Amino acid sequence: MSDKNHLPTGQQARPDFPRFGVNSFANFEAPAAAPHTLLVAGDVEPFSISQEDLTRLERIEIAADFHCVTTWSYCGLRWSGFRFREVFEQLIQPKIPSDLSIALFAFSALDKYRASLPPEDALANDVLIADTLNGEPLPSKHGAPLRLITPAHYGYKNVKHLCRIQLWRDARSYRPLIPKFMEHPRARIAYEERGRYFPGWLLRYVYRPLINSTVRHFERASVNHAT
Ligand SMILES: Nc1nc2c(c(=O)[nH]1)N[C@H]1C(S)=C(S)[C@@H](COP(=O)(O)O)O[C@H]1N2
Ligand SMILES: [Mo]
Repeated sequence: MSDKNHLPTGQQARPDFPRFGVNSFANFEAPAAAPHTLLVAGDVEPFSISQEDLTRLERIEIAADFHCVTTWSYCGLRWSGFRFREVFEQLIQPKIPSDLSIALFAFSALDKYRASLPPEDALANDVLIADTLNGEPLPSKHGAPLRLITPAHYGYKNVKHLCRIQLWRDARSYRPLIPKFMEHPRARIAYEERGRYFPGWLLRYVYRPLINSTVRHFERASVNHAT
């Protein structure tokens, strides 16, 4: 927290919350009746978590600002759903070997997007598997049916259309989707971990010019869906 707007270092507020991401995923639209189901896999026997399993957990709501690595922020969102830590402790741990030491969680989406987090980040108190945004069912635009919300991490860790969670003993089992320099293993906003190899402040200037064209690219893709 540093600059005059009380935004994290290098971030600038936008008046809207655009649909955004990696351009090649812009054309995806979540099927209207996509099941709220998660497949658990990786170094364990695969099994699924149903919507019924999830709804037995305590529902919580968090207020959070959203910070994209390209430097735009949108403030004051409310997400509700289930703590990932509860999902892990109540729905995953009972089904996996007790001596499995997990180095990395990989989160994958219906559009084939993916991102990873180490356990110390994924199991933090404010990490949610969300199914509502501002009191409404999550729209396709922002990640229906289920979305990972990690408020302390840049937008690219907040996987929309979440459908699979892989548990890996060895972090090297995970293959980054985006070029390696763009995917920091942790991507903590407070430390400006925008990417690997290059300092965060430098990447601000690389990414910022891409915002407008990306927003337009995603808008055009959405218009094509509506027609
Ligand atoms: N499934 C999926 N999740 C994704 C992305 C994506 O392209 N596909 N893009 C990521 C990036 S880079 C950002 S900034 C946010 C954008 O979220 P929004 O579209 O709700 O604004 O989603 C993240 N999660
Ligand atoms: Mo992003």
